[in-house]
Amino acid sequence: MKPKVFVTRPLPQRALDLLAGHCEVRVHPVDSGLRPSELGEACRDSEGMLAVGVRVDEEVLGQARKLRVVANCGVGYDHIDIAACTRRKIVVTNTPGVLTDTTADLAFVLLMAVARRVVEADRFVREGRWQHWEFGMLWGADVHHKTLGLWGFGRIGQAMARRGRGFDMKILYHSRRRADENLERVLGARFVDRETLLNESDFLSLHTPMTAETHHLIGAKELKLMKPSAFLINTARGKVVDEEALVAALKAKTIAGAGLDVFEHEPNLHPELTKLANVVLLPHVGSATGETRLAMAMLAAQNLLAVLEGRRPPNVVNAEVFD
Ligand code: 8YV
Repeated sequence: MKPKVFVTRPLPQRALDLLAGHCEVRVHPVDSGLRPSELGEACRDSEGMLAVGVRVDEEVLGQARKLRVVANCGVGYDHIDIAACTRRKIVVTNTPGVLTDTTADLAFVLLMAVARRVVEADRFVREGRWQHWEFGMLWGADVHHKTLGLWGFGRIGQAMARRGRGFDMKILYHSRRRADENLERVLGARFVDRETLLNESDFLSLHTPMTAETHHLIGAKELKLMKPSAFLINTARGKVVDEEALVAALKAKTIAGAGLDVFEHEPNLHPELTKLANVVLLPHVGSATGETRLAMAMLAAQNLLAVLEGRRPPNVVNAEVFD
């Protein structure tokens, strides 16, 4: 008998076909998040869950007693209770690698868009406010030859460094562990302490995972250390930034602007954010390209199948379950 698998949102057909070759697949037909109680109920008989944009907590796991694998379609897994899965010997997997460049592309899009006021300028044209050309119209800030600061220097942080290099930017980074010298040389990136990163960056881009240590990593104190001409870019996780403090800094113009793809309480935004001109706001679309979403879905399906077939999956989050 084929193992039962639950997929929490519609996915590209190729990924569903791959699963269907080996499993009995049920797909939640709507592209919206299931509540924990609904998800637990839906997975009651499932051995595998392909999780896309759902919270997997004790409530879910308490009902889904047959689960052997939670294959997350995404690299970040802060919405999955890893310890609770490990206790139950449930393997958790994620999809690193396949979304690195796409997410770094979007971080750079945000950086460029907020620096050159692209969204404001587009709105200006669409709303028929462009009556005549003015020398002083919509001045932005240069990107080339400025200092790009990266907080977090994993795959996506490094991909961002490569993009910065292409714009002749000076690259600084801070992370828990310093990268090896060879990598620093290849990327032209210099390791600095937190204060230097905050003080010297013209663009500070966040690339840390969401953990207890990175919660509100950027708060009032950190924002005060930034230049008044600096921009904050966040494509990591909303809770890495204290949104209240960010709004206060943006309103007081103690920093110049922000490009945000992620928010503290998605999809709800701080009410002041949408009123500000010096921000570009996106609905968590860092990895949202056709190519990358297909690659993520395929990798999540491969991870899931590996576990159900008794193989070690390519991307395990909680390797302890194999001990
Ligand atoms: C996904 C992400 O869109 O990979 C991540 O961590 O934030 C995004 O790429 C999200 O996980 C939904 O699956």
